[in-house]
Amino acid sequence: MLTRRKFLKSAGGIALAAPLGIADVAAADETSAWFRNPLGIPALDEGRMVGGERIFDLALQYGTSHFINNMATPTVGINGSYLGPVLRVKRGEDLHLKVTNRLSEPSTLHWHGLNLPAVMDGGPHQVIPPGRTWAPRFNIHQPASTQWYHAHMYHRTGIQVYHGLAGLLYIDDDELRDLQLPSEYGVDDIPLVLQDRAFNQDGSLRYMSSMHDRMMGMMGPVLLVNGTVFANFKLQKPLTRLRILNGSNARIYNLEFEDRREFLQIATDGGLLAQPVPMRQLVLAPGERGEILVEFSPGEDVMLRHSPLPSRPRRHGAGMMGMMQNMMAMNDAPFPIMRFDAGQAMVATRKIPAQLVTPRDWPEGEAVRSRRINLEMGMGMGGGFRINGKSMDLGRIDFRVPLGETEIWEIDNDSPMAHPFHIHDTQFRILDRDEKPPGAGEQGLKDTVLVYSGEKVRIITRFEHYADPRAPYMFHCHILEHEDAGMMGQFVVVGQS
Ligand SMILES: [Cu+2]
Repeated sequence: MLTRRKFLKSAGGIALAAPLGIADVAAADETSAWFRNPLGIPALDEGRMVGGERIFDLALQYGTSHFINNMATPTVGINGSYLGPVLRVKRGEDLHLKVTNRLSEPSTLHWHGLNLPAVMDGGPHQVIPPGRTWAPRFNIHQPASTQWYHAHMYHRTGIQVYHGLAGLLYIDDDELRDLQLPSEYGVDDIPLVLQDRAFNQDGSLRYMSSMHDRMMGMMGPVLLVNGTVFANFKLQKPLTRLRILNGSNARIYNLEFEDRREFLQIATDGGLLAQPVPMRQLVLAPGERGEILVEFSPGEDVMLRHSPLPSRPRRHGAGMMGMMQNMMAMNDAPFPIMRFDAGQAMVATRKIPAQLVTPRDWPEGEAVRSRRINLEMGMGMGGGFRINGKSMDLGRIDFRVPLGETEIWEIDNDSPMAHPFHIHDTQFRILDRDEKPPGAGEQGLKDTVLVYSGEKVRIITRFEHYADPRAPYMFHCHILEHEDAGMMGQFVVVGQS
């Protein structure tokens, strides 16, 4: 009951005292010097096969976490006290997920990135009341990829995910296996769930205590990687694959190694790229995933860090808009994320294939219509977070999308900050950003795309498996506080007559 009370307290948005700063956290963490905490690796859950279905038993539950030494933090998790297991499934399989809500408030579990019937999606219409079990079943027919799941409760997504309701879901397939990429879980195939958090002096998570938190979304000074502060991973193989999820509520990362070494991006949200893309920096917005291969030599000790985002030309320069942009730029300081420690005894590197897969694509000429999505942030009275002038309404359907027709969605960000735009049920390709082709690392399947302030991004996709005129899918900003405040809309996929 204590746990429940604390969860509510932080939900109230009452700022009691100054938050814990990063130096306070380091001081409290005296038994482990900075970046000496072994990286937590989530449990791997392969479910159980019954009658041809792969069954998972998942429980949303309260717990207590010890992120910072000698401090108990009330959290929520899935089959644990914070975050959930990595669910591992194979393309072609039928899944049956039994999700029990052991919390004292309603929640949902959304399968982010998956192509599935709308009633199985786990969005705000599939509410699981306290004490009840929700058991969606669907087939996995998309390629190998790193997907994830998280709470998607109307107006409560931000606070529920912030306290721990999220986890990864891996899809395997034969094509991936044949490429022989590093794939030993926790050994050379490592999940990294990046989340920033703010803490109160009593160790509880601090949520939404300022106007800044409401406008920019919830950010914090303390970086958790798989729930570990000051994380350190001891490398066991010279070539390591990192599956990185930006699981933060609002923070955008521009990831680089402190020695600015080159690494290879091999996958986007929806799966493998056509070929590995060499790079030194990888931008991941909330909701996005990126898989990279990185090589280390024996004895190396390298920090992964955030580097300020490359500056971009801005449409709005003056007044309130300009002030907000300057505030954001000032907030974007570099900071360390986690350390990689290469032992002396690493053996034999493996060959990296020059070609990976052929990601699904749709020729622009196939598109039968174009839809406009305008992302808007009003200032002051009468303002708010909207799409096409409207705030989210569970009773309103914004688009009716015909099954099997190729569509272009044109996303226009007419606000002073960047927003990661996410569409449920589908993977898409980015056609262009301000009429220029996307970078090589974005030329693969995506379900979330960062749209910078003043930018116009066009994406192309086709909804081709499930029609249901009554059950909507969501599209929204993946800054969870923006989504909760109304920057979300709904569409249904309808059968062709
Ligand atoms: Cu947003």
